Amino acid sequence: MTAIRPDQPRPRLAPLRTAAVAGAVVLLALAGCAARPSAAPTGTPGAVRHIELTFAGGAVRGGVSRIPVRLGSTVDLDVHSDVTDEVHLHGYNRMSDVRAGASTTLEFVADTPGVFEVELEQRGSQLTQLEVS
Ligand SMILES: [Cu+2]
Repeated sequence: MTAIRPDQPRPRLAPLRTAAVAGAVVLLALAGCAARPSAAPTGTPGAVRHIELTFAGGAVRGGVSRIPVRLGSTVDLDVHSDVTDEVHLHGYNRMSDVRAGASTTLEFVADTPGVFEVELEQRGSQLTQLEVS
């Protein structure tokens, strides 16, 4: 920007430029208001998906299934086991020890889409698959 000396007349374009800037500000303000109600989240913020699995007698109760999980949700995966092992969530690479006759919980935000295996790591037994989408 060039400095304007006080003895010089105002440049003729200045009022037009000011009007254009004001117009742009109004448009931005309107766009901001209009966008607010239609902004759809990719997950329900604060929503927790609770999943419970039980491993007993060498197998997961109910059989291995694929559980759909909404992308962006918080997952609370609770695994009860009659053997001591580690619960491993592939892809997210989360692990948690579980003692025989006890439970362990893996809590994570499902922020990566895909199908991910959950297994008892030492035994190599698949517990479930989480389908995040
Ligand atoms: Cu594993």
